[in-house]
Order: sequence, then structure tokens, then C-alpha cells
Amino acid sequence: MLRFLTAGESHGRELVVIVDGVPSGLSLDFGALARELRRRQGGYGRGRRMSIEADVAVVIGGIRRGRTTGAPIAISIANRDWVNWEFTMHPDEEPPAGAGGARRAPLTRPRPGHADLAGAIKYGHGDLRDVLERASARETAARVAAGAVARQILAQVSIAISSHVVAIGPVAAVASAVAFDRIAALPDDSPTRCVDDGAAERMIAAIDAAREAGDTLGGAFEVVAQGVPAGLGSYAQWDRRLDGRLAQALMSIPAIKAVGIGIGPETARLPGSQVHDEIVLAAADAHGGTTTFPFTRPTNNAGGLEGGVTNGQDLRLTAYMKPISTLMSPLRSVDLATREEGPADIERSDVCAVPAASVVGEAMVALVLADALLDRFGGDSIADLRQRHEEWRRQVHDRFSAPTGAATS
Ligand code: EPS
Repeated sequence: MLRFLTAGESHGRELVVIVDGVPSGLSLDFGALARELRRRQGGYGRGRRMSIEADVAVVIGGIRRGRTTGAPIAISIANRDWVNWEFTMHPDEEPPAGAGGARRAPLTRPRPGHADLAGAIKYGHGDLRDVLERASARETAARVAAGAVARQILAQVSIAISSHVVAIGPVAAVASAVAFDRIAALPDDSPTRCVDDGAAERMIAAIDAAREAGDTLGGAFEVVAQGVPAGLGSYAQWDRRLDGRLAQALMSIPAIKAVGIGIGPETARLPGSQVHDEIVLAAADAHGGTTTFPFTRPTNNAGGLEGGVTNGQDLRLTAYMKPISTLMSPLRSVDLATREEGPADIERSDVCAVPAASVVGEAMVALVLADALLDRFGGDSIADLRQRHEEWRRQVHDRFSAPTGAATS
């Protein structure tokens, strides 16, 4: 079982993540881990915080001389901004003399859309900072570090994950069913992570207009995984359905309000004949000795999942993000201390974080898929995993590439 937990506050000393269940013998590519953290920091519409931070992962357990040992992997990511928040955020009741940063007054006017009010009621906080510091999307840096480890497990069996932004506010990309290679070719510093240049330009203009108006924008991104073996997840029990698990993982990213699989909500308005992906034989030379199946699907409306089980097609999941809830022209709120109506608090924030969220989406999909992969193939070491996966590929190939009529059992 692959699982992870994070800790840490947005302006605390550091973020921490523990990833448990990583098989031994994985040569961890630290450069790839750093690259994922950098990708998450990008995107047009981020706030000033991203020019302060340069997220660096420090491994503090579970890896020795470049290889995983099978022990839990612990990673920390320092908040460089901590020096400016030490007084406000210090764990000690009395911060040490010389603790840095402004003497900040308690926050008492919850931002509509943020966890502020619900969190203050739930945990009994008077200063909303006790809520927002942990509810902050800054925590997703730790998830991306964990996801980078998961991606490297997946890469051992040739599973790759990428993502692209399909909408920002009212601007939608025209292209649909974009091929994996086109998505994966997006440069890491793409400002919008949109493959459609015309739409990308309009997205940037929309973000500029929102910033100008003191407003914010949401949008949607699609995560695509290639090389996923058929048979991950199960229809046999509700909590083993992989579609549900992936949707939960994406929903857990701050500000995500909906998740679609394949063509998602479109399936509700189309007849079955236009939704379901026909099953046809693949061209003989397309499966040779390497491709698992002799059959394929001309369309992938199901997004690679049928019955909560992967079907061998690319996994395609779209997540829909609401606009960031900190508005520079704030909405109405109520002061929890005085009960006076007035504008919500303002915190430094982003205007739009959809491109960054799409990188977080990749990490969450990687973590769930790596867990499902280990559940299916098991193995305490990467060598075990690879061997079992290879054996399975051979079995499936032998079974389905038999002459007509033989594939009956
Ligand atoms: C951040 C995400 C956003 C940023 C945050 C860094 O978090 P939130 O959900 O709290 O708006 O605003 O930066 C700050 C809190 C700040 O001080 O600017 C991230 O993804 O790293």
C-alpha cells in the first residue's frame, strides 16, 4: 500500500511529507523531483509568493546512496518566507527575541469561498490564521514531492503522466481528445499549460483583466496517463473502484469543485451509441511482441476506466477549479469578533492558479495509480514489481493473440 501524509503551514518553517510503502531498490532521480516542484511554482497569474520561494526537497529518510530502502520516505520543503513570518507563526508561546516578521493582528473577517468560516466554527478559532495557514494550497508542494516519487515507480513499468489546461474562466481551448505526446511536449515554463496557442493568449488576457478588476479566475485541466495496464482497480467493492479513488484524489486539491472522467458530464446528454467506445481489432503490426492487446478502441470517451477498472486506454481525468477566494476587491463578510458586516480580509494570493493545480493533479493521479499498481502486482522491491508486471504482459499477450476461438477461458 502506498500512502502519504503531509504536515506544515503555508508560512511555517517548512512542509513535510511522509510517503510510506515505496518498494526498495528505486534509484530516485532527485533532478526529476526538483523539476516537479519547479513546475508547480509556475503559471501565469501566480502571486508574489512564488518569487520568494524556490522549492527544494530535502530527503530526510528512506533513501540511502540514491536508492529507496523500503522504509518510509520523508521529505521536507523549507518555506523561505518563514523569516518574514517567524513571529506570527512560531510554535513557542513566546517567540524568541529577534523573531522576524511583522506583528500581525488576528484575522477575523472570513473570505467567502475559503475554509476560513467553516474552519473557525469547526476548530473554535478566533484568529482565522489558524485555519488558513493549513487550508492554504501551499501544502500542495508537499503532495507534488510525494507525487514525484510515485511517478518514478510508475515509470518503471512505462506509465507516464502529463496534464494540460483546457479552460481558464470563460476561455476554453478548442482542441479535444489531445494526444498524450502533444500534452507532454508542453514546455515546463508554459505560462498557461494550454496546447492551443490562440486560447492561451486569450487566457492570459482574461487573467490580466481579472487582476485589473481585483478579481480571480478558475478553470479546468485534464490529467492524462499513458501506458496504464488494464485491470487496476476493481468493480467488486465500492471503495476499490479506481474512478472513485481518482476523483477523490483530484477533489482533495484545494478549490477543485468537480471531476470528470473521459468526456465526463457530456455523457449525461448523449445517447449510448455516441458515448461508449467500440472494441475493434488493432492492426496486426500494432501489437507485435510488445503491445499487450490485439484490440483497441477508436474513441476513449470512458477515459480509460470501465466498471471502475482501467481498460488499457489512456486515463483521462478533468478537474474543475473554482476562482481563488481571496479577492483584492473583497466580497461582503462579517467580522467574527465584532459581528459587523464589512469586506472580507485580504491575504496575498494568486489571481489564477489553474496551471499550477494541473501539476498538482498529475501528482495526485500518480499517487493513486502507483498505489493501484502496487495493489495489483505487489512486490517489496522494484525488481519484483517489474518482473510481475512483465509476466502479466506476457500472459495477456499470449492469451489474446491466440487464433480466433482460442481466447475463451
Ligand atoms: C501557494 C498557494 C497560495 C498562495 C501561497 C502559496 O495559497 P493560498 O491557498 O493560501 O492562497 O497564495 O502564498 C501565500 C500564502 C503568500 O504568502 O503569498 C503555493 O501554491 O505555494
